[in-house]
Amino acid sequence: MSLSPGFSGRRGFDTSRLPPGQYPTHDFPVPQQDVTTDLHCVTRWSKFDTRWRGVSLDTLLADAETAADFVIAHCHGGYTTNLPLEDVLDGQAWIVHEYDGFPLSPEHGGPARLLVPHLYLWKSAKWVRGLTLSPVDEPGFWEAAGYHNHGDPWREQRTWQD
Ligand SMILES: Nc1nc2c(c(=O)[nH]1)N[C@H]1C(S)=C(S)[C@@H](COP(=O)(O)O)O[C@H]1N2
Ligand SMILES: [Mo]
Repeated sequence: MSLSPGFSGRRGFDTSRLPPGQYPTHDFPVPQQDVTTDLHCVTRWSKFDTRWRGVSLDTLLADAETAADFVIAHCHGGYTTNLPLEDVLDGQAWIVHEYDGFPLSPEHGGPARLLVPHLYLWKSAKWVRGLTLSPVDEPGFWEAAGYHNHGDPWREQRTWQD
């Protein structure tokens, strides 16, 4: 049997393949999460137990140092929506890319959409291409058109009059 010089039986891999400061992994280390949640649309339907897979905004923003209090989601096609930062942290929001075990279809926002299930579904921006952290709140597409700035379905925050 011939082994390459760096082979380590104990560590189970060829150490000569590893650049300095690296460690080998079998998983992709970005922690994906499976989320099962209810959705509430302002047009009055609710859908229970929807299943998604993605990365939480806690993870995505973990290394962001910011004094900003607001997040603006920007989408392909120009759609935007605004959220307080406190509504997207602590396990409340994800960038998801799978629905019901399959890659998210374009119709429902694929390749990736924001999922913020505790707010009305217009906040769950489809075809998301970026998140901006902002010190000032900026109403997004529907918010500027008269929908409620926050959109909590449990407080029935449908329009700016609510
Ligand atoms: N980019 C983008 N995201 C969007 C919208 C949109 O028009 N464009 N509509 C919102 C609204 S009003 C709703 S109700 C949901 C619909 O999501 P669905 O098509 O997966 O049911 O997406 C939200 N996200
Ligand atoms: Mo909607």
